[in-house]
Amino acid sequence: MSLAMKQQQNEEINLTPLSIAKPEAKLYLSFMYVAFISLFIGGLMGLLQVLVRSGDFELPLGIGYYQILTLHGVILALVLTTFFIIGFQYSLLGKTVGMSDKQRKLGWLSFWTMTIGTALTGTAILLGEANVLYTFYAPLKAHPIFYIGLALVVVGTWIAALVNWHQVYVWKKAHPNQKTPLLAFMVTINMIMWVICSLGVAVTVLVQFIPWSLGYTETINVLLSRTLFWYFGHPLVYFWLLPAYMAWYAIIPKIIGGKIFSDSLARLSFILFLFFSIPVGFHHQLTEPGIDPTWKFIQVVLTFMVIVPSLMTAFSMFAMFETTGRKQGATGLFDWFKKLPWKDVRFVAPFAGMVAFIPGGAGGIINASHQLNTLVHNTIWVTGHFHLTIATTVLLTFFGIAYWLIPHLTGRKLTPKIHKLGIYQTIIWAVGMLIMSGAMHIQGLLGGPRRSSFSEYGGTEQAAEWVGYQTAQAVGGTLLFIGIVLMIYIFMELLAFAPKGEEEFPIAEEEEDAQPTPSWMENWKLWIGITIALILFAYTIPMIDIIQNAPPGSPPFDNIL
Ligand code: HAS
Repeated sequence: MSLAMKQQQNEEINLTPLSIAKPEAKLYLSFMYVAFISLFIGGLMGLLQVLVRSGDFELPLGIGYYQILTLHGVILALVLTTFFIIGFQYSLLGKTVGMSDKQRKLGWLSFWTMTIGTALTGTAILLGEANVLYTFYAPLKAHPIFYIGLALVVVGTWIAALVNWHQVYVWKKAHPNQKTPLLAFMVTINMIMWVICSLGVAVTVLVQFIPWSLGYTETINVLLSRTLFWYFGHPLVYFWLLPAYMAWYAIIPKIIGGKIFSDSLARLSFILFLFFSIPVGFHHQLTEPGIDPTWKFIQVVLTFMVIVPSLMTAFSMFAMFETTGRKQGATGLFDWFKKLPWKDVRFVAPFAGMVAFIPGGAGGIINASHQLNTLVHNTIWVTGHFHLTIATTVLLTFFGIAYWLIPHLTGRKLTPKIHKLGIYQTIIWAVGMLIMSGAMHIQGLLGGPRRSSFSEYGGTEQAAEWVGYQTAQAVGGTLLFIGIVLMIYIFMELLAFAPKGEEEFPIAEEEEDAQPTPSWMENWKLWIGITIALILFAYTIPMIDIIQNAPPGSPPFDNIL
C-alpha cells in the first residue's frame, strides 16, 4: 500500500496506529539483530573484565585487558545503543506517521553504512590496534580504521535522521492542522539533538584524529579533542535516555491500562532536553586544566537545568501510575501501587529501570557538583554511575520494549512462559547490578580508580581495601552475564520459535478531558534557535581560548596499553 493510501486510512480511522508491512519489519529487525549480537559480545567482554579485576583470573592467548575494555565500551555504549535506538525509532515512525518505499530504501542505506562502520571499528579493536577505550582520548592513538569506522557509524545515523525528518515532514504536509503524533515529535527532537551534537565528534575525528593517526600531522591538541568529544559525549547519554523516556511517556501507560498523563508536559520535557543536553560537556572535564573555571561554573549551572526534565518525567510517571490505579478502584495513599501489572514483563522491566534511575540520577547530581566531582572523578564510582543509568535504566527499558516489539514484527506471541522468564531476567539483572554497581560506588569513594586492570599498586594498604569490592563486582558481573544469556534466549524465542500470533504495538492515548497541546510547541525554528544560542554562549569563548592558548600538541602514544 502506498504511503498516501496508508495515511488516508490513518485519517479515516482517526489516527489509530498504522500497520507495519513485512519489508518494514525486516528493516527494523535488522537493527535489532545487530543490537542483540552486540549485547552478547559486549557482555562477554564485561564478564572477562570483572574476572580479571578480581585478581584471580588472567586473560589467555595474549589478549590485553584494555583490548577487551575497548571492545566492551564500544560495542555496548556505542553500537548496541545506537542500533537499538535507530531501529526502535524507525518502528515508532513507521507506526505513527508511516514509511514510504523510498524512505525504507534509505533506511537500509543507513543500516549498511552503520554496519560497515561497526565492522571496521570492531576489526581494528580485535586486531589489538585500537586499545583506546570508548572515549578514545588523545594522545592514545588507534589505527585510522578505528576512527574511519566510527565516522561511518555516525554518517549512517545522519542518514537515519534525514529519513526520520522526511517521514514526519510528509505526514505534516498531509495533516496540516494536526499536531505531530507524540512519539514522532519525540523522535524528531532526539534526532535534532543527535545531529547537532555528533557534529562535534565528527569534527574531531575528521580534522584531528584521522590525519594524526595517518601521520599527516605530528601532534594533536589534546584539550580541544576532549572538549569536542564531550560536546558530543554528554548529549550522547540523553540520546540513549530519550528513547527510554519515549516508552515511559507514551507506551507504558497503554501497557498498564492507563492514559498519557500530559501530552504537553511530555513534549516540554523533550524540548528542555534539546536546550540543555548539549551546552554541558565541561562537567566531564571539571578537573582538566586549560578551561577557565567561570565557564566550568556556567556549564555546571546548565547541567542542573538538564536535571529538570528528568524530574518532570519522575513526576509524570508517579502521576500516571496513581491516576491509572485510582481509575481501577484503588483507594488510600498507596493502593494504586498494587494495581500495577506486576506479572507483565513489558511493564516490570522498564519499571525496574525507573527505580534504578533514582540512585542513578542522584549519582549524576553528585558528579555534576564541582566540589564533589573532585572526589569521584576518574574513580570507579563513575563506572558505577553509568552502569545504573545506561546499563540498567535504559537497557531494562530497551528489554521491556523488545518483549513486545520483536513478536509484533515477527508475527509471534509473547507467551506466559516468556513473561515469566523475562521477570526472572529482570530480577537477575537488578540484583546483579545492585551488587556490581553498589561495589563500584563504594570502591570509588575509597579511591579505587576506573579504567584500570587488576593491580596491587606495589602492595599499598589502600589498594588492598579495594579487593573485596572487586570480588563483589565479579559476582555481580557474573549474574549480569547470566542475565544476558537469558535475554538472548528470549530474543531468539521471540524471533523464531514462539507460537505464531499477534502482539500489540502499544501506543497510549491522551486522557479524554486533556487540555489541547499548544501549537507553539512545534515551533521548530525557535527551539533550534534557542539550542544554538545556548551552545554558542557556553562554548564560543572557551573554545577560542582552548585553540588560541593551546600548549604544544602531543605526538601519538601508540598502543602503549
Ligand atoms: Fe551521567 C558521567 C552527570 C544522567 C551516563 N554519565 C557519565 C558517564 C556516562 C553517563 C556513560 O556531571 C561516564 C562518561 C565517561 O566515560 O567518562 N549524569 C549526570 C547528570 C545526570 C546524568 C547530572 N548519565 C546520565 C544518564 C546516563 C549517564 C541518563 C546514561 C543514560 N554523568 C554526570 C557527570 C559525569 C557523568 C558530571 C562525569 C563524571 C566524571 O567526573 O567523569 C542527570 O541527567 C540525572 C537526572 C536524573 C534524575 C532522576 C529522575 C528519576 C526518574 C525515575 C522515576 C522513578 C519512578 C519509579 C517513577 C534527577 C525519572 C518509582 C518507583 C518507586 C518504587 C519509588
